[in-house]
Amino acid sequence: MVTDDMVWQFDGWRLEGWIDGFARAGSCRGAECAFTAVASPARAAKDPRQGGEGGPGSGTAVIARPKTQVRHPNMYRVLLLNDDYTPMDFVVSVLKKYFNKGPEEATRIMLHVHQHGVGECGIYTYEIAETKVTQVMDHARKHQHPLQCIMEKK
Ligand code: TYC
Repeated sequence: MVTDDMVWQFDGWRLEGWIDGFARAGSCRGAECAFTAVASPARAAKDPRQGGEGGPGSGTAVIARPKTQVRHPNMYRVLLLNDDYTPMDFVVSVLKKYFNKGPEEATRIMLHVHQHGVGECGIYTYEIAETKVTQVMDHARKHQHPLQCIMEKK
């Protein structure tokens, strides 16, 4: 059992246990943290307040350090849709201009869309995907082509 006199704050850590015996990290300030506990022998004497082997007062010090949690952003596919009117070379130019494709890959993607109805231009984080969709749609509208560009969550 952890009582109030066993808990103290240290640089954002909540530490539980006797200062000369056993310390266990219970929380961390700020961003999400996980803990990696590293045990090392401290002193042999038993804490008179705890008694017994192991656990608080056993003479084992546990040093915990925060482990950074890797958080992956949601990713979005940007897709082109086929239609009967947008010229093939316009679609190829869109793939080169907005998706940094070379002439061969741009042609391959355009033909895939032409034959299958839909094709992937790239995978991006939300804001980049949204920007690409807006840029392509504005560009197509400006040139009076019905080309459709959409995004979908991966
Ligand atoms: N199907 C169009 C044509 O025959 C070409 C095209 C390809 C249009 C891909 C849109 O996303 C597209 N001219």
